[in-house]
Amino acid sequence: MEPTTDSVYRRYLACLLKGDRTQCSEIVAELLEAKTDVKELYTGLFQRSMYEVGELWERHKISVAVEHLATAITESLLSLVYPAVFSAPHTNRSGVIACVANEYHQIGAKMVADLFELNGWHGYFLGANMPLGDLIRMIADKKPEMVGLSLAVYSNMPSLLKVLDAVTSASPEQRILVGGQAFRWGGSGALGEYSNTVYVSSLSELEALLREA
Ligand code: B12
Repeated sequence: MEPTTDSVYRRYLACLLKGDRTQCSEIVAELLEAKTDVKELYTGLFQRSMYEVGELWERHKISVAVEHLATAITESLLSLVYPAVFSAPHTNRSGVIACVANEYHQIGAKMVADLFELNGWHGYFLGANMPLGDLIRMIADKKPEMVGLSLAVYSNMPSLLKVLDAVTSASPEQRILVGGQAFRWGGSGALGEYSNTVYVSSLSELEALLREA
């Protein structure tokens, strides 16, 4: 069973908009049972439905409360996938993944951290609104091969550039991956002056990078 099948997706979305966590988790459990690829589940079901929730909210078709409930359900469902995520054999390679200061959209970054785990890396997920000083200390402590930074809101770009400056000056060779919806319609040009930084547009592209590294 593929989540991109329209009928599965529509059934899931209807349950999500009703706030029916039980039904949503049953659909996810069925998909996991059918050995659906985690990446496919993340993008074809969770991401697709949250983008649609965003559009409905933007067009005033649903309330902020419905959107918040859908977000909370989605976050809780990610943990259903954990047995699959953490069962991969691990090496000692790692990534530190965070949302920059004032960035509260954390679901995408959490998926990114899970993808590190699925590929046998340790994915240290620091969550939303990460203060710069603490992020720098965590990077110094974990010494990850890669740092992943997530940016959904374009006006948070100055926060991201501050992190890039600070990480790069502390450790010029540190590889940094940047992603998120702030770049959906362009904006990655601002990253051009950081030779250690690359914009990654999707989980598939990220997986290819992790496998190549
Ligand atoms: C839920 C939500 C919220 C929640 C977030 C809670 C949470 N726990 O995460 C809350 C209520 C906090 C929120 C607040 C706001 N939001 Co909001 N929100 C959303 C919504 C509906 C869903 C977000 C989501 O989870 N998407 C699903 C995830 C999986 O997708 P994703 O983030 O794109 O991640 C994928 C890729 O981008 C990529 N990726 C992401 N990060 C990274 C990092 C790396 C390294 C890599 C490799 C890849 C990668 O991988 C992921 C998997 O494929 C979106 C709608 C939408 N289109 O997404 C709006 C949306 C993101 N929000 C928006 C806005 C404007 C706001 C507010 C300013 C609203 C307001 N007026 O207050 C505030 C800003 C808060 C802040 N300072 O951050 C806009 C952003 C527009 C923009 N680009 O500038 C959107 C797009 C809605 C819209 N259409 O206008 N929001």
